Amino acid sequence: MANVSLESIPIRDPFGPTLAYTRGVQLDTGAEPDKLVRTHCCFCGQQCSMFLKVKDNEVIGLEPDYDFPFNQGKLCPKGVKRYLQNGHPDRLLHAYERDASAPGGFRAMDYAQAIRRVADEIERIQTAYGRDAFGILSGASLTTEKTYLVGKFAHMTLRTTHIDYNGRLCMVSAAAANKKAFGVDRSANPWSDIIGAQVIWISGSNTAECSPITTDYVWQAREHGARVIVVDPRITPIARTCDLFLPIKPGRDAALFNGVLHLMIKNDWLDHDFINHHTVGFEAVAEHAQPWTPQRTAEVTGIAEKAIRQAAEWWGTASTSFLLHARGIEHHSNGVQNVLGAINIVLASGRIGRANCGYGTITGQGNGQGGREHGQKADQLPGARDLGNPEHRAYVASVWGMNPDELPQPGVDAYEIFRKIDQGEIKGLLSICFNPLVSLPDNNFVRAQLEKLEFYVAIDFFLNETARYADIVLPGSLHEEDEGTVTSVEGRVIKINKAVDCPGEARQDWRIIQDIARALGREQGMTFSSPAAIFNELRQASKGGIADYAGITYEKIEQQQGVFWPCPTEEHAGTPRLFEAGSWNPVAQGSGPFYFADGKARFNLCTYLPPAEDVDETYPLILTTGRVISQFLSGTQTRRIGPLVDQYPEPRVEMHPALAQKLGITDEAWVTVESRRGAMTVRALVVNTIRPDTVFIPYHWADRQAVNQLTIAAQDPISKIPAYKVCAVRVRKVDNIEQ
Ligand SMILES: Nc1nc2c(c(=O)[nH]1)N[C@H]1C(S)=C(S)[C@@H](COP(=O)(O)OP(=O)(O)OC[C@H]3O[C@@H](n4cnc5c(=O)[nH]c(N)nc54)[C@H](O)[C@@H]3O)O[C@H]1N2
Ligand SMILES: Nc1nc2c(c(=O)[nH]1)N[C@H]1C(S)=C(S)[C@@H](COP(=O)(O)OP(=O)(O)OC[C@H]3O[C@@H](n4cnc5c(=O)[nH]c(N)nc54)[C@H](O)[C@@H]3O)O[C@H]1N2
Ligand code: SF4
Ligand SMILES: [Mo]
Repeated sequence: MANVSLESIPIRDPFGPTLAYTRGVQLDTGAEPDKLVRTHCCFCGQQCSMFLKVKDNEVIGLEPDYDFPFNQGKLCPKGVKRYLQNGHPDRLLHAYERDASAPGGFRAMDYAQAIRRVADEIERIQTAYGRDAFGILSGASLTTEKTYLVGKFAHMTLRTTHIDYNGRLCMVSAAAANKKAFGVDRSANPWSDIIGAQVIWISGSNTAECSPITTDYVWQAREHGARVIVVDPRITPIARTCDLFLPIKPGRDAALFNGVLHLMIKNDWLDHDFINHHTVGFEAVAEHAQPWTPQRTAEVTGIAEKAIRQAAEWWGTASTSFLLHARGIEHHSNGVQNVLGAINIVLASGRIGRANCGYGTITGQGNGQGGREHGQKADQLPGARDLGNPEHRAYVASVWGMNPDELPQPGVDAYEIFRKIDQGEIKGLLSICFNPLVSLPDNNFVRAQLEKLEFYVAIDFFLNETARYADIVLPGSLHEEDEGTVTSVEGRVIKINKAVDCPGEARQDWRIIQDIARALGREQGMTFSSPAAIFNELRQASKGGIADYAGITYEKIEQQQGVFWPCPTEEHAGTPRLFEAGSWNPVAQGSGPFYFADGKARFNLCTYLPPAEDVDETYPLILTTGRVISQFLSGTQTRRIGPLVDQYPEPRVEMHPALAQKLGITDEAWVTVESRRGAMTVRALVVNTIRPDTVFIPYHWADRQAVNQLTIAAQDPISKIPAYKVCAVRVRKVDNIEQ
């Protein structure tokens, strides 16, 4: 049983002596490599292609890949430094067991014994408390093969209902809204369609820092004369080069989209032909937009009426356009409504499903797309099938060789899994590729639950902050130590290639999962000998589903530089652009381009609701959270790469000079930011690029530097995404800092 108090954890204390940042051991020395391995980046959903330089079974550097169509040689600072994880002194080389007397609280142990202990604990907990008492948390940085295997392990091997993944924190609002409107959850276009668009609308995306290569597409469009509209409470780097910036008050995007639709209707900037022939539900949405006059929209959003009118006119009168959004509109207690609002203005314009006319939600995690398709989501089976649907259950059970009645029913979201630990329903947990203690909101609650677990096993290549609470830690594989597929921001299925072997006792993640199944004596369906074998079964399991991979092979991926799903047969080339007139899809069967039986897209009401926690006299400021260019997610990887740490070594709170002056705060001064759930002390970053009623803190740090001590665990009722982008705080200057 884990029993760690916060005091016992070594932390980077802003008041105390700074711990040495662990630096990468090698630099690109210019040594002649033994081989170059073509692969993709281990970090974000852009999935840039690159060559890893390998010498003596170590990655010693990298070379750009100018031939891959998406990034054409371009990389961002994280991709360039990723190779410094290989051979890192913190790399887990053994299995570990909690031992309070050992230095660091863990003792290396024999891998086989560790697997035995994990299997015994799973067996014990499931026998004593029922199958659902053991839960699994997985991740979308894993290859699609691994996510498929983990889903199968939960649903078939453990037969537990409790599995969910870290994409629940990321893209589920977009996924839910896309399913409601289009019947399918994938960006609708290849990114090349951005270049020819006349107007580009970007809502809640810090494009230049978080999807850096997309910036290049937007800039190419600008060179062709495109107008760029950016909606964000901060003037982010992409906003500095846009034509119209709408400084929205966090949490108000549904209001803005309704206001824009109102003006489109009023001025008849509509594609009536498209609305009549290809959509359902316009009248109700039009009526709903009626009260959203420019004046009311301006009052709610904090954006000037003139700017709202200008944006609506540019969007309404464009002949080609592309709408992009990311977590800025999705991480909300009404995140699904915000995305539905965005889709409504796309559908009303009729500009989708043809060249240079598109829509996309920008994928976050490396395999954010593939990782949400094949069964590691609480309610899902492979091929984006539904765990609650009897036909879908029967099909997948037939591929797995099991009785469909034995498949569990849909489970709950990742945060709810922690609530169920609190309620005593879940007693044991396996996590792979997830660091919930840093990344979930109101993380003091998460910490308390980790302490309650009877047994917790974590699979990772570094000891992340959550894994410090584990009873057993199993050494998984780095990206470059395994092969498999991922699906990029465009919906392009691509191939990760293995460059080096796992060091020490570390194992490829899929082998570890299968080792546990074998030790449990439940190896049926868990005897794959390679990622290729897993992929071949996945093709079969996804066949006929919405995310149909049946016609994709590793060879075809190499030949075509990736294959866009759906791809139903080996003869089919894949589907780069969804919703083209006359295009095939597995649901409409030729009746129309959208993924419903009648082939039509759905307008959905986009209901504006204020954020779950709004400001008041006690907590008068809005806190919004997000990212910086050089750090990645919970930071377990990038906080270990020296050159990236140098770029942004610690969290700072961004605030406007007017606010800073009012509070007597100067740049770099230490300030305490406090919410109803917690407080943290960080240095101020006084910038005139943020709304004066809002402060921003990036979330890549742990313990007392974790902004998720402050955030609220409110969730969207449909998608269950946490509302990371709005909570209420107060800020004060710290006068006496004890050194
Ligand atoms: N450098 C870097 N790149 C990354 C990642 C990383 O950690 N670091 N993570 C990857 C992942 S998993 C993801 S999900 C993506 C995230 O990519 P983004 O969504 O682009 O990044 P965020 O910083 O979360 O938020 C985007 C913007 O939303 C704005 N915002 C806040 N509240 C609101 C609001 O109410 N409305 C609007 N319109 N905007 C708002 C913020 O000011 C911020 O500029 O990035 C991916 N790429
Ligand atoms: N306040 C606030 N919180 C947020 C957000 C925000 O904007 N604001 N954003 C949210 C979003 S969008 C996201 S995506 C989440 C991400 O949150 P997490 O998923 O918790 O963050 P990661 O850093 O990706 O943690 C993944 C862990 O997996 C490990 N890992 C990576 N690749 C592999 C692999 O191939 N195999 C194995 N075994 N392990 C691997 C890493 O070492 C790391 O320890 O955070 C969310 N949290
Ligand atoms: S982090 Fe994203 S943009 Fe940067 S190199 Fe990797 S895949 Fe490309
Ligand atoms: Mo994400």
